[in-house]
Amino acid sequence: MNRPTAAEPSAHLDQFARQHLPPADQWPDLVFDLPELQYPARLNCVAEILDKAVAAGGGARLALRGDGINWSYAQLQQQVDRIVNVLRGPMGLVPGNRVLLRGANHPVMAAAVLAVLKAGLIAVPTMPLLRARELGVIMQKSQVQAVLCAHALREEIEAVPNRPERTLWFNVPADAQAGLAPERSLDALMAVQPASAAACDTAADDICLISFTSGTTGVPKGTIHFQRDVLAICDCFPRHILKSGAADLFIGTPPLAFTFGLGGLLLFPLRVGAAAVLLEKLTPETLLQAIEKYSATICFTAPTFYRQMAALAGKYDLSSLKKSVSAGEALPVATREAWQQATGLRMIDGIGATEMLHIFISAAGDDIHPGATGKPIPGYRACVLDNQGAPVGPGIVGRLAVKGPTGCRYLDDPRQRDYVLNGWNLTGDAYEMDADGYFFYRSRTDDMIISAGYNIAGPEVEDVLLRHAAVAECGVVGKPDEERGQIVEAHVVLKPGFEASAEMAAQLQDFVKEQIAPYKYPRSIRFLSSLPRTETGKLQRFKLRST
Ligand code: 3UK
Repeated sequence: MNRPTAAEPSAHLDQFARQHLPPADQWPDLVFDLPELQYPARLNCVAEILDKAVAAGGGARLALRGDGINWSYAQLQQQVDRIVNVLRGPMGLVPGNRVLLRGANHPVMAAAVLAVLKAGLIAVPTMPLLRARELGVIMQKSQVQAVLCAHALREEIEAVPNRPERTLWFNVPADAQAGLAPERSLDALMAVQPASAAACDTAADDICLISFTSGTTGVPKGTIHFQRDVLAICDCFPRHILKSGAADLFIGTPPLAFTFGLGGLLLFPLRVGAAAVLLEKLTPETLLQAIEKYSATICFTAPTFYRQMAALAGKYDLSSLKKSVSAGEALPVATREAWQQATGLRMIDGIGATEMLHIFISAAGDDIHPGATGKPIPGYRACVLDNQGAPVGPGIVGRLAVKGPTGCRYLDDPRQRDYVLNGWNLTGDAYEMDADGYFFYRSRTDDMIISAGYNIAGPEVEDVLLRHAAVAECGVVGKPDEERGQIVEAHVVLKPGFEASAEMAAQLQDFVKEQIAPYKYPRSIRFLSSLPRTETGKLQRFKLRST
């Protein structure tokens, strides 16, 4: 199996990230058992997905769209190359240096990420909602030497003490340009740079990305990914499950700073000569509008978005949409059904993780089995392990374990030992397999509710509640209880027109008891006006537990 070797010379003059990889015996196994995963020893992922497309005559094809922007592959390449020249020239960066990126989804943000990879630097993308304190921790951990930040998001960067001197703003609005020194503006520096640049001759295992987990607790973990990993994710899920092609137009919500969005809204489209629409601050309603306006064919977002979009879909012409991908958290069957009813589309559910870079279990078309996430996708394998680390058979809930061409390598973090066991990546999810090899999500391993000796998975109860006509959204957690250890507590957001009341609570409790084993019913029900969620659409269960 592939462990770190020094066989192929690194292009990195700055070896910081490589020196902070986990020790070789804590790496997961890396498996490359498909013909398309046999990468050469040297490659630059942006040369592969962008430069080759232009060289092959595809320069005039549409690559990225945004508000008022339509870039062909050739135009995107020119933008990328101007930024590469800024990074190498006035910024004075050398391969292996870390560049923090901050911006909402926008073609210039996408070009900046691609430029960092093309120049052999290491991208450290950050979510738009992060605050100075969190940005400071990320800068410190990854020893960032430079920052490229959207002008609109500059405040939180400016509030970080000891931030790198080399900080440039992009998308500077006309009225702010006068007050900004030209050497601080990426836009101004790009304008005077040549529009072509050679890709850095990187080794396939040169580090190109440190993606921080959207972890809910503790210090964020930096997950390290290589140049070849970027290609590997393009050659697994999109190629074998999504089956996207050059005629597709991708759209969706996940930030480019979240690997779900980086893959789905930038890397996957470019790998096949397709295009993507990058828009900021989408809501369920404006995403539907945009699908209609741009005639998008493939949508990427989280289950909660699909649930809200299903209710509004009738107002829009969504006939262009051919495929929809849901990830980030479990897809309730009720949401799958509502979406299918509204659009006729069978949702492609897929579980991915920042540590694995992208999706590793999924299913599409006739392989879809409602309630199951799917099967390990080509390139990956998976099993369910018990607490001792031994594989369990069908029908038993245990710890999900996966391996494939990508895997967990935390930047200088003792938690590496918790994620990798005997070469398997442990995602922290409780899963069950059936006799046909389908994988069923139950809960996060540390979210399993234990009540009077019974194991109860919150998402199963949520799935039932979501079928009730009055329920818009819900989150089910364990609440400490003297007698039972924990009791099942449901936090419910009602649809407009329904009143929170003791009768409503009793009605919901009875509804659950009728559909699943009565011991799983929520003994406590609380009504809220909204649920706490992360920027990536994940329910923040710890917040529900602490209220
Ligand atoms: C949960 C799911 C059930 C699961 C991600 C696609 O979500 C992504 O990465 P994160 O590091 O979180 C990973 C955890 O999220 N999860 C994600 N998808 C599903 N649970 N069904 C699903 N379909 O707990 C997992 O361990 O934020 C998703 C692509 C790239 C990503 N980084």
